[in-house]
Amino acid sequence: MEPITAPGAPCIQGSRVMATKTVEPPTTKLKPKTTPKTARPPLYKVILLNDDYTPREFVVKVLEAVFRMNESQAYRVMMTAHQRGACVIAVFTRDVAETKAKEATDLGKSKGYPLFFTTEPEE
Ligand code: TYC
Repeated sequence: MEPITAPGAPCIQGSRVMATKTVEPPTTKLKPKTTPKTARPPLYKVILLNDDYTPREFVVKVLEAVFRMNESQAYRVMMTAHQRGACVIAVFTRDVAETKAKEATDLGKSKGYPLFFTTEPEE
């Protein structure tokens, strides 16, 4: 036999005092699947291509000026492109990647060098 208690009063069973259980309505609602508002924009790589004519020191200077690298970072990137043919410099949004690639390529062009930076979407 269940003991009869007033609503909200503790339920006494033998020597134990137990809290009365209140059944709450569920508080979670099913949400429809939506695209998060904060979806990140697609990213683009800027790639430095090797050539046989641009002086190494000039490539380093361009990397420092346009991509804000320090001298040792710029030297390593330049040497990677020199030895392997190309080197990924960094990733940016499409606009920034294209602007920086053009700015850096134009610096070479202004000195008559074939220095070339290109962009491609990141997988
Ligand atoms: N290969 C060039 C030279 O020997 C230097 C160089 C390095 C040019 C990297 C472009 O992306 C480059 N003078």
